Amino acid sequence: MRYIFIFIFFYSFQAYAINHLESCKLLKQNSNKFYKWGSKEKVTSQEVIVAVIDTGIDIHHESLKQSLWQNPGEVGTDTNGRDKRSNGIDDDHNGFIDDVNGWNFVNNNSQLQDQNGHGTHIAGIIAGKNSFCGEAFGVAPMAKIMVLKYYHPLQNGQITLEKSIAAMRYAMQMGAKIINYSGGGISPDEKEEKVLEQAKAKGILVVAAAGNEKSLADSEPYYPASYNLNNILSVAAVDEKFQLADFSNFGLINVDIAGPGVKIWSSLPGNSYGLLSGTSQSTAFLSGLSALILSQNPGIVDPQEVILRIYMSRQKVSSLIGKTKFSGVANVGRSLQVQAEGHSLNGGYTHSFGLMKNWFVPSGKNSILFFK
Ligand SMILES: [Ca+2]
Ligand SMILES: [Ca+2]
Repeated sequence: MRYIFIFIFFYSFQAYAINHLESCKLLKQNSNKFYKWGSKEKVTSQEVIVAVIDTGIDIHHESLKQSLWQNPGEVGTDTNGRDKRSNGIDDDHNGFIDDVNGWNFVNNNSQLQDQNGHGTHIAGIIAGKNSFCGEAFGVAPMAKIMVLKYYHPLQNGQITLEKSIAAMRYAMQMGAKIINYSGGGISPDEKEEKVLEQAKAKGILVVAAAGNEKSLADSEPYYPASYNLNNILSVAAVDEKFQLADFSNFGLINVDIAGPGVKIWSSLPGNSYGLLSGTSQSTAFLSGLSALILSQNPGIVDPQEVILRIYMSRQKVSSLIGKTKFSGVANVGRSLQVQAEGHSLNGGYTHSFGLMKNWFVPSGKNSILFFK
């Protein structure tokens, strides 16, 4: 029996009201935080589908509604002139009725609302745009988010695992190139390993949070982290000073790289925005970066090449030596410039994996920045 441990991490959120101008200033800071990792210019990206397997997403959020994946088989009108989105028919015969933007595996329907906030925050980091400030703040604003809701706090661990496996299958079936993945447990599961192998065979990159237990992931392995699959990128979190975040897991073998994960500003349900911290957040940065790499290099079919580019272009950081396999943080600008062709994936670069799923959920309204 596999147990899923869901870890909830509360950063020291402060409730405070801000006006629009202040919010835009924060948004800009967040962009700067991203660009500080190496990108000097705004990068536009072609459409790459990123499956966010999470708590759902506020699909009406001003920053996200233009960044949603649309199932082409569930839009338009059917032969009776009805809107395929809401005709109650599985128009594309994929086994899911009216799955326009994804699927809710918790309730087995097409309602994708995010009562938690986590998924909305993650989606914003990956592909958020903000209509009010007129500026995108997500890493890959042109990426398309496939919304796959699998987590509910009242659902037991085994069911959560089954839902996450079903969500991964959907992502594979419907063309996702990247899976942004959270959650995990301390024992392996055959079905989960198999579906991740299938994802690898289909060339899907799985970007996964390293976890928030401050623990050495090499001696305390987590699954699916420790499956030996080279299409998984596991991500630790650093603060603005490139120091490993005090909550972040680490491990020379089982944690690959770090990304920004402390006090990250992004979307929250109800057209709100707020700060959250965690390896979930840094993972979302890496998913966005991977989407940028894929969109600029549509010829890449092997997720290992994406990982290799991130590895080759990383910013080495002394405090991360011995803490992560790549001894550094992702560097966005260099990742987009590096030419990985001609480098053997087998020479000097081997990959073993570690990941753990974690959740950084807002503590109710305390984490939300209220607009005046
Ligand atoms: Ca369908
Ligand atoms: Ca339909």
